Amino acid sequence: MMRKGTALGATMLSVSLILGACGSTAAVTDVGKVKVESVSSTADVKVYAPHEGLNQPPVPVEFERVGEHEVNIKMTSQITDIEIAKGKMYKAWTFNGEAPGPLLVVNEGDLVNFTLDNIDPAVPHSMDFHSMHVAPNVGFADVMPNEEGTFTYPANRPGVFMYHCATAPVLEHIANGMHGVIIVKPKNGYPTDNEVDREFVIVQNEWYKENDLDDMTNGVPSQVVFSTKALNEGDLNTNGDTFTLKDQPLVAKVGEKVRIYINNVGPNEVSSFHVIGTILDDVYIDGNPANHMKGLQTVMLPASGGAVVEFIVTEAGDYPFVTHQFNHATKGAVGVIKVIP
Ligand SMILES: [Cu+2]
Repeated sequence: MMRKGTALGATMLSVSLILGACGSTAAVTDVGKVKVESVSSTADVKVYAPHEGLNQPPVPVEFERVGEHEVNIKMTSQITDIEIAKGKMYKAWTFNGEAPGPLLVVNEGDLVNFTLDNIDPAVPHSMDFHSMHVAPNVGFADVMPNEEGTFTYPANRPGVFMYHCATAPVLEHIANGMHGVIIVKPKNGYPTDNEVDREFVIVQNEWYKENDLDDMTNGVPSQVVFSTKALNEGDLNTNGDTFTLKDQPLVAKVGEKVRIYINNVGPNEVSSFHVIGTILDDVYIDGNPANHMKGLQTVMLPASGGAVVEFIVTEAGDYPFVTHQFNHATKGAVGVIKVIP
């Protein structure tokens, strides 16, 4: 990422930086020619003292189409409190005050001019789009507190891609909330486009003990959650929590073919995405029309993996969607599609 504002020296991204922890004790081992650091203690919390009591209001993402095949996107990295379970707040590290971050939708072939405005007063952040070919140390380099960074790359493969902060220690940044989804719409659409009546976006993520890198590394998630992101103006747009998609179901009508764009942003766990009471008639793994599968009961989403899934709801009623790893469903990863006559 090219920096604007005061440059603080080039940030080289390396394997040791990706895995290394700021202010923590790290063991260094040689793996081949690459030094790999493994985190062995919780990050020094004093580094984050400026976050105490800080709750930055969400800043809307700036998205502007500036040409037939060119968009400008400006996002913030910021510290915002998120309610992850009823009454349980989490001081999240976020993009634009949402966790997962705002949904981005571009077209295959678009040139993306991306700017990250880091308004976190204490910690560098960055952006890694899985939808791009780019030298990571150039495009995805750190942006220092109170600075902006920018890069331009084409989105030249269709799909439902994860984006995330790539600043070391990456696990801490992702698990604290710095993840989201960018949909790159296929140039020629999906072969089932004209069968689809209704579309939703769902994201799965995990929460750990707040800002506890040791728990993120060695523990198990406290919550595994779904969120939905607004595809169109007026659609429900939520953070990853245990309750909203149970209290405010998504709504479809009997006989409709429903499409869900889904991504599992992790950071650590696999999702076994399943909709109870139906069969996934058409599935496009990672959202690429070339990866067309038929008749799946469950779609496997690796950490960072996406899919487009389509199914018909034949009767009125409540259709829960879950990760079929039921320990995770029990920790929150259940939502509901209410099917009405
Ligand atoms: Cu970050």
